[in-house]
Amino acid sequence: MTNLARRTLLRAAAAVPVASTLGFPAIVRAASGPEFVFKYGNNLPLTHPLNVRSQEAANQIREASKGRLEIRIFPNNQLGGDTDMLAQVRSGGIEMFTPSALVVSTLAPSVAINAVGFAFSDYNQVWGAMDGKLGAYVRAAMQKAGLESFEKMWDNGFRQTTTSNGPITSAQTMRGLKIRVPVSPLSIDMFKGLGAAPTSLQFSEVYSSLQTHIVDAQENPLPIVQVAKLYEVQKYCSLTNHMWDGYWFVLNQRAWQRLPKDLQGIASDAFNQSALKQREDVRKLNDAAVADLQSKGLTINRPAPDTFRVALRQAGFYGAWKSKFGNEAWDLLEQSVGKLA
Ligand code: X2X
Repeated sequence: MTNLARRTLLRAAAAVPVASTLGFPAIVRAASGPEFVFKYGNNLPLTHPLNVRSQEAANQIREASKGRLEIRIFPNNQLGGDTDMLAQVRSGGIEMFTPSALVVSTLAPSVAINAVGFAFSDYNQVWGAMDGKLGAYVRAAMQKAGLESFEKMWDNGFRQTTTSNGPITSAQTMRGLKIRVPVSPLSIDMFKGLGAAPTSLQFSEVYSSLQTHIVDAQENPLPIVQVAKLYEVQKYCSLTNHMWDGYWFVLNQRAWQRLPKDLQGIASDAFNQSALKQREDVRKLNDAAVADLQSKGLTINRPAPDTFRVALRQAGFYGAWKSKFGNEAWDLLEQSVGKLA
C-alpha cells in the first residue's frame, strides 16, 4: 500500500459522519443496512450552507428511498484536502465531492471558465450561464474526465481579498503581495497578472498559513471568511469582487452508473433542489456579512475595478485564457457577460 493510500484509509477510519455528530435519528432500514452508501467529502466547516443543505438533501434521500440510499457526509477536509478528495472521487475511494470549479480545472481545464477575472458582474448573469449553455458545456467536459455531476451548481460566491498588512485599493497595492490562492492555474496566473506573488495551497492549510505568516493575504467569498473564522488572522477586507466561484457536485462515474434509475432520480432531485436553497442562503449571508465582519474587527474598503482590469489586459491575461479555454467555451461565456478581451 502506498503512503498516500494508507493515510487516506486512516483518515477515513478516524472521520465521523456528520449525521452522527449532529445526532440525527438513526436511519430507518432493514437490519442488513442500506443497499447503497455514498461517502461525500467536502472542504467546508459544518456551519456553511453547503453542509447545512447537503445534510437536508441526505435526509430527504434516506426518506424517499426508504433507507436504500444513504449519503454519509465528511465535512471540513476530514478525508484530506481538495487534491486528495479529487483523486479519491475519481478512484472510487469516495463517491461524491464538491470541488470548486477552480480545483476541477486541474483535471479538465475548461471547467474554471466561470472564474475568469471580472467576467460576471451579478448573479443574474451567473445563474443564467451556469444553469444554461455554459454549465452544460462544462458538465460535458467533466464527464469526459470521468466525473458525473448534478445539474445545479452550488454557490461559493464573488471572491474578495483579505490581508494582514494594509488594504487593497488598486492593482498597484497588489504588487508583491504574498497571497494564498486555491490549487488552480487560473488563480495563479490572474494574481501574477495583477503583480502579486501568489502561492497555491489547499483550503485546509489556509488558516494556519495566515496565522504563521507564510502568506499575508488570501481571497475568498465573505461567507467563507466568516465560517472559517479567517477574520481572526486577517485585518483588512477589500471588496475586489474579482471572480465568481461555485461548487460542482461531482460523482464517481462507476458508482453513479451502478445506482438504479429510481435512486438516481431521487438523489439528483434532492441535491438540485437543495442547491437552489443554498444559493438563497449564501445571498442572505452576503447581505449581512460586511456589518458582521466589521464587528469582528476587519476594516472593509471597496476598490474600483478599473485598475485591476487594465493590469490584466496589459498582462495579456484575457487573450491567453481565451486560447486555453478554446473559442467555444469563451463564446458561451461572452454570450452571458459581453465582450471580454
Ligand atoms: O479553497 C478555497 O479558497 C475555497 C474554499 O474557496 C474553495 O473551495 C475554492
